[in-house]
Amino acid sequence: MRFLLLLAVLGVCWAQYDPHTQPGRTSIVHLFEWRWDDIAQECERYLGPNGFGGVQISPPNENVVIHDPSRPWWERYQPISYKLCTRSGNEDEFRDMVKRCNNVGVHIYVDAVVNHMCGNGVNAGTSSTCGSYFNPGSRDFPSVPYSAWDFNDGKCRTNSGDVENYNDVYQVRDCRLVGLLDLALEKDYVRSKIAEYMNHLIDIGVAGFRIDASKHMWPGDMKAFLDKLKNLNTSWFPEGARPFIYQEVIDLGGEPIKSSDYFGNGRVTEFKYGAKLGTVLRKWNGEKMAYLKSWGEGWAFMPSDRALVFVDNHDNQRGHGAGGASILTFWDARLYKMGVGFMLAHPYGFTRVMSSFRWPRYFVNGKDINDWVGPPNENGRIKPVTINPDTTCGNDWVCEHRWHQIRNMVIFRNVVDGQPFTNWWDNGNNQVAFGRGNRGFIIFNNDDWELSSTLQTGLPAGTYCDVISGDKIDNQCTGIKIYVSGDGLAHFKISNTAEDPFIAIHVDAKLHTKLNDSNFQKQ
Ligand code: AAO
Repeated sequence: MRFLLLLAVLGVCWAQYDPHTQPGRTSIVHLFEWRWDDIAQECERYLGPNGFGGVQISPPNENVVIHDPSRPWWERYQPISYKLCTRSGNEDEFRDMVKRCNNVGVHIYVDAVVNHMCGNGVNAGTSSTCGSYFNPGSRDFPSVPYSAWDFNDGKCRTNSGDVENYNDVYQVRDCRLVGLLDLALEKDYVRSKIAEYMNHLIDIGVAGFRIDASKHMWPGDMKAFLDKLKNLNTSWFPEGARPFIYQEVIDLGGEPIKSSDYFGNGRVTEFKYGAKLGTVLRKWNGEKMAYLKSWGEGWAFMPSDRALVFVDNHDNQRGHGAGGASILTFWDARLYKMGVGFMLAHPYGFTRVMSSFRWPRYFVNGKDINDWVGPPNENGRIKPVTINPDTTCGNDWVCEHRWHQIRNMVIFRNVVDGQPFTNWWDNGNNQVAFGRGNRGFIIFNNDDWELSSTLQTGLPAGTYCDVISGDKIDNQCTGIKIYVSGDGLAHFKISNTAEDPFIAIHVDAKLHTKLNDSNFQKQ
């Protein structure tokens, strides 16, 4: 009986919904297009020490090399084989990264592109990142190998062979997404090849997978290959741990395919999250921050324990995918920091932080004509991520995860982990605040006038450092100080013109007792 109970508890904890981040680590960061060697160094020098739980990496398998336009970022979403061989590095470098990151408590999550191979219109040849031969016309990918039998051409019922109408479930799943050759996942052979690829990565030590274009696969077909996956590598994970699965399904409502169709397989990306948060912070459509009181399921989002959330992703930060103009990105830095701050303070969902590269954004008739531009490179080789003396990144890597406001909110989320959503306050407009039990408190001013209020924080008495305007260093605050009295109240003042119009405090940023602190004398 006791044994069965134990199994049940383990089942809940270790299933595919659990990211397996180390205790006290609650977020991952997408290091979009980074080289494996740079990720290994970043794990050791920054992510490990600052409490990040993991890294979502760009697809590690061989992809097509596109020259027109020149090496777009999206060539990595056109697989040629499952060899670990891309612009980010080879298999040795990949293994080294996984080992070094795991050894400092930071896990690796692979972007798995398994719905399709390269585009239908690509020329046959060896223009691929490892030089493997392929022929899209004859559906020949000898390095896997896949042949014409392994694609859905016979099953798709549209004239073009592509997905033409997202309201037709069969098209979406049996036809080609933007011309990408659609694998026949009903075949056990195809499922086995995909599982073999993913198991290779599991053996190396990855913790889980983002599954690209999940909307374009039948949930049952996905379950069939996911069931073939091994447990995680016991060098770093507990015995019996299942790979973490999060499926990319864009469900903003209005289409027949729903996120919930995929809950049986793992978590699902909640695209409503970033689209709505952007709308609220931009104050579009009459939205205001006061309405965020019921953020989460109250906004018709999926259940929190099924959601993978983010403010922006590599698609919608440049107009691909879905979400449109409301999406906040590093280009709107002030609002972006507030958005990411809100996400990391709020208990809903498992959080992913975006880390981008800068590109020459150029709008023509409302569309960015440079939305294809790939990572910083020299003659096609990805440039290393250099670190400036002030800890920001060089070579056009934006490194949002190193912005101190975002880094400190990643830490905030770790500090308040497991605490309830408490002490909500709003002014009926765009000044809001909330706490996380007796561990942390955050307050925003997105109105066009000053905020000045005394609020219940739920925190123990003391002097706290605001982790947005500064840090706690050597038991001193480098930014704003907040004084919480014995009854948990504190006064906050935030100018609407402040560089960052929000304040966040938590118990790890509280100054140690000093004799001249009256609040402590009272205790
Ligand atoms: C490239 C070229 C293409 C060429 C193709 C093949 O750009 O011109 O035909 O190669 O040669 C990325 C790029 C693509 C690129 C591809 C392959 O974004 O431009 O194509 O690599 O190199 C759909 C999918 C979703 C997908 C998203 C981009 O459902 O899975 O499109 N995201 C992933 C990756 C992405 C990658 C791929 C998949 C492919 O994250 O980086 O593509 O591996 C509706 C649907 C969504 C649909 C969008 C976009 O969204 O609901 O499911 O996403 O349309 O077509 C409102 C609606 C919202 C709607 C949206 C846009 O917001 O509420 O539902 O409008 O209409």
